[in-house]
Amino acid sequence: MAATRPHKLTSVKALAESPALSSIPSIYTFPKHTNDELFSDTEESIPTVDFSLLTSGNPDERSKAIQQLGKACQDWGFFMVTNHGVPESLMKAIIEACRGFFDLTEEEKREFQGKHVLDPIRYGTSFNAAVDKILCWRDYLKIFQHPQFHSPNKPPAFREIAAEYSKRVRQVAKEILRGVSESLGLEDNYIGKTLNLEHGLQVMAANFYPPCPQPELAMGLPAHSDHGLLTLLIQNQIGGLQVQHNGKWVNIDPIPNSFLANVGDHVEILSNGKYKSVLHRAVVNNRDVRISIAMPHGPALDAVVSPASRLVEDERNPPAYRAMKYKEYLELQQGSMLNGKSCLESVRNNVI
Ligand SMILES: O=C(O)CCC(=O)C(=O)O
Repeated sequence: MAATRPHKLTSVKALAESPALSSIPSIYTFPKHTNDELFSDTEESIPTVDFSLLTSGNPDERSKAIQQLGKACQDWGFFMVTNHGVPESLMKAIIEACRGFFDLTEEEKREFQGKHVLDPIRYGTSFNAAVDKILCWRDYLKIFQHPQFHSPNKPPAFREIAAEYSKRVRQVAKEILRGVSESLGLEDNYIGKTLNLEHGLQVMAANFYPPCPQPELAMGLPAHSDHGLLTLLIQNQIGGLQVQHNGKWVNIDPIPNSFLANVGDHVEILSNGKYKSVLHRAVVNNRDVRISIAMPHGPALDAVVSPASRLVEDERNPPAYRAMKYKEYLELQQGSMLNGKSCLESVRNNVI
C-alpha cells in the first residue's frame, strides 16, 4: 500500500514519545539499497589532524601538519581535529542548549518553523518535509550564525552559549581552510579572499534523533554530501554517523573532545575534484537519543564558486565544474530531497 503523509507533520520526537508506538508509520520506511550492507572491515581508521601543529609557529611542524591535512582531504574527505582549543565545557553546553530547545513544547518550537531554506532560523522535521517522499527520523534546528548572528530566544541560555560556540568554531574552521588552501599549492588566504570568508555563511544545524522502535527500517539522514567548504561536527556520546570510504560504509566514533571535520561540495569544486566531498549518513537506534551539531562553513552567499584558476591552467586538467553562486547552490540543495551528490552532479562539466 502506498505510504500516506499525515495531514499535519508533527515532530519525530513527539511521535517517538507516543506511548503506544511499537512500529514506525510506513512513511518513515526507507527502501534498502544493494550497497547498504557493504560494511568495511578495514582496520584503517579515520585520519586525525592536530590543530595545534597546524597553527604552530614552527614552520616544520606546520608544513608536516598541512601535508597530513591534504592527505586526509584526498584519502577520506573526513578527519578528526584534536587540540583545537575550544573548551570541552562549551562543547557540552551547546549540546545541552540544543537538547533544551528540542525539549520545548511543540507549540513553542513551531514559532521557529521556517518557510524558506534561506530563513535564518528554521526548525523542522525530516530534511525538507515539504518535498520528502520518505521522512527522516530526525528533527532539526538550523540557524545562520554568520555573517549575522541569529538565535531563537528560548531556552534562556541558548543565545549566549551559541554566540560563543559559533565564534570559537569559526576560528578553527578559518585556520583549517587556510591549511586546505596551502595544501592545494595555493596562497594560504586564497579561499578566504576569493570566497569572501569575512562574510562567509556559518550555519548551526542541530540534529535530534529520538530512539526508533524499528531502526533497521528508518534513517536519520540518508546519504548526502554537505554544501559549503568545511563542516565541523560534534555529538553527544551516542554513535550513528557512517561515512563512505572506498565504496563501503564505515562507522565513525569520534574521539571525545574532538571535532569531526569534512570537506564540502565547494572544496570539491574549488579544488577541481582533487578533494572530494564524501557521502555520509546518520542511522538511528532503539535505545538512546542522539544529538549532533553540524556546522557547515561556506563562502559568502553572493560569492561565485568555480575551480581555482591555478588548478585548471593545464589543458589536461580542464574545469570539471561550472561556476555557480553559493546562494543558488544552497537553494537548490536545501530545497530538494536529499539525494547523494545529485546537486554537485548538476554543476559538473562533461569533461573526459
Ligand atoms: O548526525 C550526524 O552525524 C550527521 C549530520 C549531517 O550529516 C548533517 O547535519 O548534514
